[in-house]
Amino acid sequence: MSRSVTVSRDNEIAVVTIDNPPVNALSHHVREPLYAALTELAADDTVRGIVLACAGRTFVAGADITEFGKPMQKPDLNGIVALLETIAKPTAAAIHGTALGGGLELALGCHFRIADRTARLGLPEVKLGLLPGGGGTVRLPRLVGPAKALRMIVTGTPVPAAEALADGLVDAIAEGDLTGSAVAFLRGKLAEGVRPIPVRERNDKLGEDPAAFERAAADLARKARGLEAPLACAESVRNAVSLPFDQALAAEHALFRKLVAGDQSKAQRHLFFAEREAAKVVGIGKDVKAGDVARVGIIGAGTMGGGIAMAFANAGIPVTLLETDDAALARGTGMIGKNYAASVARGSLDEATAARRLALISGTTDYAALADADLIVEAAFEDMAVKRDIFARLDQVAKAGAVLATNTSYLDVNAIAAASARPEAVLGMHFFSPANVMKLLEIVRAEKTSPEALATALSVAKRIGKIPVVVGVCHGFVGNRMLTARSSENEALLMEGALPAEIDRAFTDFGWPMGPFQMYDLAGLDIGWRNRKARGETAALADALCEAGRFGQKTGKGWYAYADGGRTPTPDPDVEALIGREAAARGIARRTISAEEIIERTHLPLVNEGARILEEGIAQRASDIDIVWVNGYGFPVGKGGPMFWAGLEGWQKVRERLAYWHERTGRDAFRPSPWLSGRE
Ligand code: T1G
Repeated sequence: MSRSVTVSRDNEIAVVTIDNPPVNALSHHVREPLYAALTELAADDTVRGIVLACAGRTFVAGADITEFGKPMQKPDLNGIVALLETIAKPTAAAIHGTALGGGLELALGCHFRIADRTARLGLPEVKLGLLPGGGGTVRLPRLVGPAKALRMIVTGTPVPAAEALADGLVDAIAEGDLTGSAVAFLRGKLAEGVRPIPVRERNDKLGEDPAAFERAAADLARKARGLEAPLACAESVRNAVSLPFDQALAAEHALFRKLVAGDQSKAQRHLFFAEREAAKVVGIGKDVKAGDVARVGIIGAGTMGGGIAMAFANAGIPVTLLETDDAALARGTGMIGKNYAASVARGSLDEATAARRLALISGTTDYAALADADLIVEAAFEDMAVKRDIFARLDQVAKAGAVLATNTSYLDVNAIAAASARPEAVLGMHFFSPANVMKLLEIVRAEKTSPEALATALSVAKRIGKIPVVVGVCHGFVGNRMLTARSSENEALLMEGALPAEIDRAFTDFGWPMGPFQMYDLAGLDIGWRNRKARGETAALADALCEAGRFGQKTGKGWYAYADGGRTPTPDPDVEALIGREAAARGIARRTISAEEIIERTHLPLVNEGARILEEGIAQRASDIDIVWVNGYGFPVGKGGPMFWAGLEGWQKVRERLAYWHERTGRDAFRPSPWLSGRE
């Protein structure tokens, strides 16, 4: 027997245990001995039942994603599941932790599934640009019905054990020892003397509610936004209903082979590992101990401060929220209360949880109340003098060892740290609005930030469900600096002939949730206008709209018109006329601009700025930049982030097209970064 698979006996019941830390992925060195063990046990007449269990913290969490893209070594998962279904003796999977993907498919090859109360079961392959390729799309509908199976497979969201029991996915919840419960369960089945039915033969739920299935399938088709996997999932579940089992299974394998070889899945698998890689920071080894964060102080109860307070309270961490006066504090806490009430009204949060979270946030106007905070996040007005004053005051207040973070979205964190007597404790924690929702958290490592402070920020970021990316100090860090580059051609494209709706359409066809002009109208044009004025910059068209009071949705007009104060953008002839006038005044003959040119002139500067950021060491790795853009700005996951997408396009092509546009426009945004020259 191998180290990864062992067999023990509880009298007539054999227990097969998989042990492949950290998540019992079904790597080849697990599959091979597992297949051998099951073959042997199937033929052993002294064995009357088989339990499949896992050591460590979880049942099998899936196929080994690192094996994709390489020749699949036999036995493969499907071979193991097929073997399981030939075993007449009752078999049961004993599930704890998360049975995901190939792990759940392995469990579906068993007659029964016994779960620990805290277990979760799911098929998240769609998040990797795949569909369940181990029979999940054909077996799961047989246990939970097609509509529920479709929802589980297309969302990739696991269900808790209790729900799985109610749905028929799990046969029993273990009370006490999980493996013992599974052994007892099989003994009970043996005593009944009934032939156990393999999942493949259970068809009673397949005809369930076809209308609900079609509604769900139509709904996801609308939301797929160019992603192939969700549509393939629906097709495969539909096959499970309409085709004989083996034909549906063969169709699933064909769809899987197509997806796993496609760019979208390569992009999404890249993001899976990139997200985990981002949390590994040069200089922060496992020896660097993160400080415990039992209480957080937040300075500023505005939109960001309030959202950040909620992010910590949602993770069960008590928050002291400080404002300059009672009125501002009341506004801030009032907004937080409204946000929780809205979640309860929407049904996404129950009353008790909302009340519990709200109770974790206490307001104050007295700095002394921050004295027991292990982490203090400053979310005050975006002004250097204001921030430096706050950090100077914190010297008198913050306890020794407290981490002092600023939420600035682009100011120099070194300059802010210089106002503190403990610069080693200072770093940036750049949340993205709404801070209680957006996953991305840029952690800005200043020159003097200590490894311990950084480790503490990384650790608490994960605790509050954020995806942390460590970045260096520069104007706008990684995300906002690159956003400026991506927007740098907007006015030129408009002057030369493109319309806002055409640019936005090119973006949504590329896979973005919305285009830049819709985004500006949503966020408010006045923000950019104020920033440009502060920096002495102009943007003829955007400034003209602001001077006309067209700030976007909030004023009913911006780049688009919004009828009756609604949110639906309608192209506005007045904007088209403004663009025409400004272009004529500059002697620009407008022309039709293709979507391809729009994407090149917006996305190549984005990639080029990412290359400069890597060249300057502001980001640790190209994949970190992808994680920033996918989680902070909605870059299409099917493209893997700006740097992965550039690789898909071809670095040679990227260099050539940047040089072309640099030659044609002379603008610096296209001057190819030397970092690109080493790319193949
Ligand atoms: N394959 C390979 N490595 C994996 C892995 C996997 N399936 N899952 C996790 N890891 C690594 C991960 O990279 C990290 O490595 C370490 O394990 C801990 O992970 C045929 C085709 C289970 C919820 O999509 O969702 O089955 O950084 O940091 O936060 O139909 O891991 O330490 O070097 O995430 O406690 C389907 C993916 C695969 C589940 C645990 N399964 N994993 O979260 O730990 S495709 C999945 C997760 C498939 C079949 C299809 C999470 C977790 P390192 P971690 P965690």
